[in-house]
Amino acid sequence: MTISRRDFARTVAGALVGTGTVVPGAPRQEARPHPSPSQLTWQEDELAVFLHFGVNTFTDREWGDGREDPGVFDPTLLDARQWARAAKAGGARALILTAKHHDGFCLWPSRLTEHSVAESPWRGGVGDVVREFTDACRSEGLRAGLYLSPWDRNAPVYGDSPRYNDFYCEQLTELLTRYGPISEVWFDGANGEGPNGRRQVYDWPRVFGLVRRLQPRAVMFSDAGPDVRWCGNEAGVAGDPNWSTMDPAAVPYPGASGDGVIAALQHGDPGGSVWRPAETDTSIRPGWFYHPAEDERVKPVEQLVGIWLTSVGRNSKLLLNVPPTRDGVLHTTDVARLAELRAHVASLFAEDCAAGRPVSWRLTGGRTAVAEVDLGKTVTIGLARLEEDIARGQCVARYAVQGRVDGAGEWRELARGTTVGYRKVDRFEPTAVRRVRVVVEDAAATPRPLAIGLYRGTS
Ligand code: FUL
Repeated sequence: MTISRRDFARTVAGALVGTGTVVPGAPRQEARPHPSPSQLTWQEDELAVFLHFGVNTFTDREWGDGREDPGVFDPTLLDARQWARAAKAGGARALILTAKHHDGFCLWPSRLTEHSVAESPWRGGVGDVVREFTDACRSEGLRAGLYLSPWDRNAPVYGDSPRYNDFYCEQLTELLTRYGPISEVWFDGANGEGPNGRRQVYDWPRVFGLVRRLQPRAVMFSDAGPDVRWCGNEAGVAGDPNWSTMDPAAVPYPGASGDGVIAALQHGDPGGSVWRPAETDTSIRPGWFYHPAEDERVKPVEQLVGIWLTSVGRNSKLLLNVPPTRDGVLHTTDVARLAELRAHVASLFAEDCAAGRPVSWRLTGGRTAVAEVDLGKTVTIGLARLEEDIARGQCVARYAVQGRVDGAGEWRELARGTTVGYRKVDRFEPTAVRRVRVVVEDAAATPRPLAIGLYRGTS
């Protein structure tokens, strides 16, 4: 769910009426890497719903081997509008569907293979899940993204590298030219053998170039970007620190392994030359695909709120997988859980004690600053929300949140953290305070004013 961004203009104005001074001789603000309009929109969506659906849904597997009979695919009650409505009710602004998983079965009638819905009994073999999905997203005002697994365990040409690269690019072309605007293209890093036992060498520059040409506003996700990087795990936990900048050489291609790759994905790099924010993908259930045996194992809302805090609350975007059932709808338990997640997060941020209070902002050195808020009365707070204006890049590397009961006395540390970026949320022991300050102890460049929200922290 998105919770409205703070008004940076108000914060900056607060700085002007406050004690704002610029340290003489402080370095000029250098240009930092910053998001493209599409990357910014992607991040502002905050939550997207992932839909793993295909032959595995019917065979009860997580990875199909490509030898499935397309006849097993028959989601008789398929209702893509229900997926989109449930995602929207959960606060998501985008959805991503597995148009093809590793088994190679296509949810659209691809003219490049017979391993698709066209060979299934569903809708008499004339159905197209990708069409119904993209139409439903549009009807609900949500962005539509597609996952096209590079690894294909069915395609006979897989591993015959130039031929499979042609095959893959033609499948991508079908997906990116038939269904209107696609907001995100998801390239999975899993990369095993094909049906012929051979491994594929992908032509990533060609693939990325094709997407740019056909859907210039789409962001591309993979371990190696180019627009959005994987957060490095599937547990719902973004790195700490989590820089949205990185060194592109640290993860040179999707599926790259080796020393430092996971650390680079988790943390990014304050000195990185490109803007490549981290996406946190995890599932509401133990598996990515629907399994009836997991109906009692849908994550409780407290766990989902925790995941939200370690992803959206840690400068990442959350891509939460909610898999359709064999009927072709989202399970009622999952639908209810999505709505609960939204309600819990909304209640955490319902009342901002700092709203309307002036914030003073003072640079205390080239890479340090202090922001201070007078709450006007003593209030109990247990949650702080900090935000940088990432349209201009990300700066803060280390900070402390401190509180003081009255105008006098010692400042007491409430929380401390590393990066802020789009949003950082800290929970701490509820404490009665009248004044709060955020001390920026280190930054990658001259820090700019932060937006600050302060809350009770109980839902
Ligand atoms: C992994 C895949 O192997 C899983 O099946 C799933 O699609 C997950 C999102 O990515 O690499």
